[in-house]
Amino acid sequence: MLGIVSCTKHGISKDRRYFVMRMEGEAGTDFIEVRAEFKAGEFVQYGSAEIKAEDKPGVTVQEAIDRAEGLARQYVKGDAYRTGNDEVDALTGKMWNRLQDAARLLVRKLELSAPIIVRFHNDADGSGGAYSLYLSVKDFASGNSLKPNLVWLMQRGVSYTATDSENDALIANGYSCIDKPLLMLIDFGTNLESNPGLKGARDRFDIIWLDHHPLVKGFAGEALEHYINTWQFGGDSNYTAGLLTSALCKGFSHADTSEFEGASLIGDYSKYATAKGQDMSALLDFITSDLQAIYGPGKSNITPQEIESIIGDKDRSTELLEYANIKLEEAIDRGLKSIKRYSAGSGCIALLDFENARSEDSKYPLPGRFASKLLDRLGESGMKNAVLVVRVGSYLLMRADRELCRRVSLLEVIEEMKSRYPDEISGGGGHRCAGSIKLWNKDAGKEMANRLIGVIKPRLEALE
Ligand SMILES: [Mn+2]
Repeated sequence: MLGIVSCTKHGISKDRRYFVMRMEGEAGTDFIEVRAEFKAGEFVQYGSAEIKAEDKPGVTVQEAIDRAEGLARQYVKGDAYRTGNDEVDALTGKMWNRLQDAARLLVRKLELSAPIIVRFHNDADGSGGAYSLYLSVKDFASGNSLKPNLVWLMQRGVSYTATDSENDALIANGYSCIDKPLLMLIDFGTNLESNPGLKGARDRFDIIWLDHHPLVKGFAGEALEHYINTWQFGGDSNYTAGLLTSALCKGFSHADTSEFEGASLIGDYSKYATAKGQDMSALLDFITSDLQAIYGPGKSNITPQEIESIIGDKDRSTELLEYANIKLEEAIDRGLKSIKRYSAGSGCIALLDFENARSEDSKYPLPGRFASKLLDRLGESGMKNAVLVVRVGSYLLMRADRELCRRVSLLEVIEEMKSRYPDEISGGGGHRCAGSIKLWNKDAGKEMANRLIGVIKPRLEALE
């Protein structure tokens, strides 16, 4: 059978590893390990007998790439994904052409076994999106005899940095392929701090970037062909990146990802959240934040395969969920005891030093999620129009309750802070109801937290 070496994987083993796309018969890809030298772009005859070079294939490399593109066009089709929520479905409809274009690019890379690096934010939304992608690719690949070539990286920061792009180039350099590698970024990076990373990656990779953080003036990612963000289509952060990723996948797979969509909506406090995915959201939050509690020291990344092994084990996942809930309750109890409250008109500002709530033996909950949960608890205890400020290292995290942030936007608070204290603040951003400010110097945290309260207070006092 005629095939083309679409990608070779470099390594130290004596056997060389090749991804070969079939050029005749049923479409598909094969993964071959042999002690023989081929280059990406070389045609080969293989099958029952040994693999050998084909000097007169009768087709060109470009035609092989076109074949992959043609298959992608054939597979990615159909009506826009519907969840049953009219507002969500209207937004998906507006984005559908763009989502399908991105899905075609993804499928072409799958047909060619080009390396695909997926970076996902380490929370229920980002990891829920990555997991939906994983399930969908698995379903699609098994139905179409493909050998996907994916690398999964959990992103701890909110930006795609120059260091990230250097690491990704190193990963991609482990392969030689006839098509560019693909970089997928899920649920982070819409900020100016990502511009240097993007600059480093945009020539080396094709990029699909799925986010739902508010657009920022000067952010270079928006100009990418496959940057997709609901804010560009009249939506907002309620349409989560996990949901966006699931929707994209519906272009080529019908794998059921609804539980992970639900988890992403709950994890990010979306107004579209329902009861679906409640436990999964808590579990994903936990397993993406406290890797060492599950895997022991030294563990810093988690893949969807590992997530699968945990959620596939009912006893284990129940046990982990219970442990996570206990840790969370402990942290909230400690937090409630050491919080400082400032009244402001009909509202209230609560300030907490995270070190007073963090437990020594567990990384869970991470400060951001903890802040959201603590704000919930303050709301349940009757605190109205509440803004919570949590100081952690060089960060000031903010959460505003949903009712309040219809009228007061934390994004405006962050902008005012940036313009008032340009020398102290190195970055900041988020959503209307949740955001953070990063300081150059963490020793200034206490003073800057007080200044932040000074900026929030008049806004609450002005409400009536
Ligand atoms: Mn998100």
